[in-house]
Amino acid sequence: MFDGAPEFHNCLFYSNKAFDGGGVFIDWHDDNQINHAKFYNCTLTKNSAVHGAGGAINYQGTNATIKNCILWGDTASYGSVYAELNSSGAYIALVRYSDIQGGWTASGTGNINADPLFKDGLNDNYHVVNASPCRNAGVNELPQDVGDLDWDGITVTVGQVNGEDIPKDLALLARKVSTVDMGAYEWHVGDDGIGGGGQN
Ligand SMILES: [Ca+2]
Ligand SMILES: [Ca+2]
Repeated sequence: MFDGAPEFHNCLFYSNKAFDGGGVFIDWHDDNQINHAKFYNCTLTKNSAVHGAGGAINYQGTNATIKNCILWGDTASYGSVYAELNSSGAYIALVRYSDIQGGWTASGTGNINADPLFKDGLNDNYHVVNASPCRNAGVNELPQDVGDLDWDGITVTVGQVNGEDIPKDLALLARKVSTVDMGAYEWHVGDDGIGGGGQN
């Protein structure tokens, strides 16, 4: 994308290929860097930068905010250090409470570098299992669903029955089960096919 500041919520980017920025390539926005692309509870995996860097996300000429996301198993022709996030300029990825393969030490807190334990990644099922290190490892700071970001027709309205606090997950299930999970899907009892042991 060129010259924009989109917000992605509960999005799954997988098995995409591009020259640079296999999952998403972001190029330029405003010079003050205040408004920039934001990724909340997104999962990016198996994307490939086939002739460059940033297998998951490549951000050029702009900052990027990444919160409660999983960036795992992406590749770049420039090598593993460029496989997930890359920028060639003096731009910042503000990464918080996310699982980044290879680790992320440049900024932010709450980040991990651990196999997210997808339920069935080989068959593109990117729910996480009970034992996933991403479960309850996000942060419950998410925008209210004023704009119906999950497209279920329900928004947060004061006094509304069943009004939503925050958007549901990609499967249109409750997002905040205990602490918010990293990734596009919140873990729910029964997701592992074993009843989940009643934990949440
Ligand atoms: Ca949770
Ligand atoms: Ca909604």
